[in-house]
Amino acid sequence: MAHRPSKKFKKTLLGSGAVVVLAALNAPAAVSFAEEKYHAYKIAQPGYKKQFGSWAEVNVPAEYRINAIHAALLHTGKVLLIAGSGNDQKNFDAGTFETILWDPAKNTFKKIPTPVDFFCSGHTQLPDGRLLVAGGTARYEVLEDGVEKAGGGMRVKNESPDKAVTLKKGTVFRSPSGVEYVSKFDVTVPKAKREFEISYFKSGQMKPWKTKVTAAETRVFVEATKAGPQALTTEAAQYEVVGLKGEEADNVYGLAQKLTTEKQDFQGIKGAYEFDPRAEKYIPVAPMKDARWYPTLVTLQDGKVLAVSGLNDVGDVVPGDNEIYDPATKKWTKGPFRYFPTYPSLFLTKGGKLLYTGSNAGYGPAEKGREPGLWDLKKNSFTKLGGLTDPDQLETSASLMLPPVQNQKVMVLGGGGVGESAKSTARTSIVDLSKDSPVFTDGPALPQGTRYLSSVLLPDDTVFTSGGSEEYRGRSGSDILKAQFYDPRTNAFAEAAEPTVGRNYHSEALLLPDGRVATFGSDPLFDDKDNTKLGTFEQRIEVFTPPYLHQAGTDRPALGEGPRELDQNGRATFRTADAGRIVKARLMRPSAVTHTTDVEQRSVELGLTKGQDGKTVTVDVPQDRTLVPPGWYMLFVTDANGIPSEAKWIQVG
Ligand SMILES: [Cu+2]
Repeated sequence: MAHRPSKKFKKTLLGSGAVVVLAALNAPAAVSFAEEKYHAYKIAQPGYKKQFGSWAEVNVPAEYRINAIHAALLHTGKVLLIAGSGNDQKNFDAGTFETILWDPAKNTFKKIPTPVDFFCSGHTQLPDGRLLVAGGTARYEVLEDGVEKAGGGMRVKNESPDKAVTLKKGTVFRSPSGVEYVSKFDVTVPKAKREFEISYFKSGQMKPWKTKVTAAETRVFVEATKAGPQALTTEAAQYEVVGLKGEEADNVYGLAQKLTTEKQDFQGIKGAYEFDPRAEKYIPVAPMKDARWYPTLVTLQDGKVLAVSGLNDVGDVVPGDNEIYDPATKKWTKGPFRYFPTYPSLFLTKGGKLLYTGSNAGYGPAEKGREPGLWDLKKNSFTKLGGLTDPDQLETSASLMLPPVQNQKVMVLGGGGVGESAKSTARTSIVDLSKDSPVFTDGPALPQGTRYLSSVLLPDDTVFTSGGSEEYRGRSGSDILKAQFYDPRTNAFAEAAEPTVGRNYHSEALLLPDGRVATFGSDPLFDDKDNTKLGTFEQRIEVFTPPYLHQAGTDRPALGEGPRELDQNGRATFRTADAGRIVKARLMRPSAVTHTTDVEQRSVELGLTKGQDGKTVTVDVPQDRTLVPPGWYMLFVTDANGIPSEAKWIQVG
């Protein structure tokens, strides 16, 4: 909106006498004002809302406004909004980490003590309804201009098979030429591995054994004690640890390849927590082996969680070390080794393979790990999938499993070039995994090139997409105030009412249990079209009410009393006065979304039978846990017009 009249102008405009003068002074303002008035009138009409839906801003008291970097719906119906330090170095330096719990039904808010900086962590729904949150921020990036002292990753080696060694933050590493670097956090290097090689003479007598010692290794970020060119190096060297003596000095040393004043990326943390929706607090669990910033967490068919990618504790993309969390032991073990760029979109598909759509959020080289494919975790093999248009523009794209999940169709929407590329694409593409040799096929185009598009499954088997920006982080005022519905049955988009709040980087959207869609966050690089004023984080929450709710008014199908979990046959029976009206039932997995990445949401088609007395319906949930991973789901029933009930929460074990 280029020429929004000021408050004073509006008043004058409404007084009749001044209009002509003002119009002469500023004609576009007057025209635009008239257009705005008409637009406001148009979108308020019941007929309009029934076709396009409507938007409303949520009233959030000032103390609860938050930089929503992460949003997850919990089975209590509340939404967890996590900021951590919220992409604000001042908060990080002050140790101010935030989380807000929003109850959309009552519109109440609660502050949740946040133990570590969850900014850019990963999260996923656990089988018992807790939210696993792992990783986050250890250090903010330092751009090239801001790097004064040379720094980089130091590999710390320990050759002692007898004891581990802990080096405190501030430990000094000295180069062969005497330049000193200090470590930026505590590290413990485990004991070296000792193996005995035993062999025998032909006589059967044992030969003297050989011992093989493999040094243990940990990484730490180090920075030169003094600024200046003497500390720059790109040659591999061994570094002594100042203060160690005798045998320990021989056993423990540093190795570094490159210590420079190049841009220093964000660094991750290892910490992991479960958020308990009933106690409404974070509970610590075992940390990951690797530090991760921008990891994807995906729940598998057995309820375990795979953590993939992220920047590690020296700011490098984790080279391929993935980890599996077991909610029973609350510990991590090694997963299959495979490299992905940060926040890769990974979906659990029928049979248990993970589909990587190529969608990701922003770190790692352009040539590596960008091609979509199917990942067989058991064999750790990866089968590439071709056919995708604009394969160089998958960063900041959106991906989702189209409804219902039984169809095994996955859609990729929009995206842009790697890094701060000016490129973005309007392409959508769909892959049908039920086919023998699946390939991506183009779907209908978006209205324009779109990064950071929010895409949300609705209970009527359509997809609601909204917002995003044409350029990197909304640059040059490129936020897209448009929304649309995608219908997989017709493979076409239809227009939806326009949002009023722009959403680009660090924005989220999710389906609420009442059938509305809530949108959060946005982190523009600049606040103005000319890119001169630094951006401010968007803290408003805007909620979309889809057409089906305007069509229904208060007349929605409703489920009455019923169980909170399935019986052993995977069924659940609910009392309802609307048995005759209900034609479909869907289980919808609640979202856990960040950086346009939501690998959780999925919509499962259920069997539906009606009771003899016409007062109950029974839903039948597929037994295949690769289609329905364990956890809490929203159960929606819909009528022949696609009008959904409010959701009932039910646990799939
Ligand atoms: Cu981010």
